[in-house]
Amino acid sequence: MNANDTGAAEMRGAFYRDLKPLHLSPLWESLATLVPHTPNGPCVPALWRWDDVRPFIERAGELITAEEAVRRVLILENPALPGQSSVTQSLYAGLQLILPGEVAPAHRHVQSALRFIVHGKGAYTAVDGERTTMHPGDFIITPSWTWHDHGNDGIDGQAEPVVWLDGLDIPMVRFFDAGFEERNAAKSQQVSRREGNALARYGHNLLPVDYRPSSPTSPIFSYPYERSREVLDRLGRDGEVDDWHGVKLRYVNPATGGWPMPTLATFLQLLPRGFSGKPYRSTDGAVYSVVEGRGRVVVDGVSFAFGPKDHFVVPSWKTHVLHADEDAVLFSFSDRPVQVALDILREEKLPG
Ligand code: GTQ
Repeated sequence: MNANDTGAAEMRGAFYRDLKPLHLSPLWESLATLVPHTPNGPCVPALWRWDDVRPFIERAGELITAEEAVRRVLILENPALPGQSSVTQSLYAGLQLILPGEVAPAHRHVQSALRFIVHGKGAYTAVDGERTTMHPGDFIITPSWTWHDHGNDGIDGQAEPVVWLDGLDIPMVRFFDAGFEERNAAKSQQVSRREGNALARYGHNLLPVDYRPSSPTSPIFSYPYERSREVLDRLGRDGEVDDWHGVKLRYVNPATGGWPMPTLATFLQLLPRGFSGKPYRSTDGAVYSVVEGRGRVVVDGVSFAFGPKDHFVVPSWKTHVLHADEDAVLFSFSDRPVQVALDILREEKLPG
């Protein structure tokens, strides 16, 4: 039978209509979309400039308290996914503001969260009874089902508004319909360990002698910028610069060598001044937070100029190159651990 045959086409059309009430659908009409030759997702690259976003974060601070909002966040939505609270199909990103004296009350949820401090210092996040004071560039984790609250008491007698990037696996958990949440009766959780305890125990190439990892999640929840930055500097000076990534390191669970959390990979990279990267693509789309320096990311030929505190997203399988006009430091996160676990991650370092 020939598909161009009008009679046949009409018969097929009638067949599809008859299928509808039975909730049946013909695969052959959608096979190419369902099983694409190469990734064909809807997401587009996008950049949020700090200068554009900052006034709106400030306005949010005037309109609602952290306590009323529970989490006062402006979500970074992929322009191709309006209303879906997603920056890629699998990732959520937002910018959270906490003003001096405020408390974002304690809760816990199945979703894993990361914080990357963008602006200001002296706020804290408390995870499972231990507080961590935030400084720009610090990377902090809130693993699945851990109690956490945020506050801003200031530091050295000074308090200022603090903004950080929230990265969560919200769309993944939604995909699995596996979300649970609980609010704590206490606004701020009881502090049971002194600040820095987890980092002392697990973050210095040593582990308590009887420690056995009981989960894939990192036992340290704060990765201070000062230490990570020093390493990038050192490796940059030693010339260990990859043609595609510059000096790019991944954050680890120091007890296993694995990812800090099972669903989110996090990276920090230095692009030395004048760096002009070769084209790269991978199936894990990534969200970037610019810490230092100015440069450009060119995604599928479209150029996005970035500077400090800007955020951008590079979706899955989009070929992109990175350029730096000054020494630039980029933080990024992706769903790589999940793709690795499923054995579906693909990446390609293309020739220049
Ligand atoms: O800080 O717990 O941006 O639960 C979204 C959901 C932050 C948080 C977000 C959350 C949080």
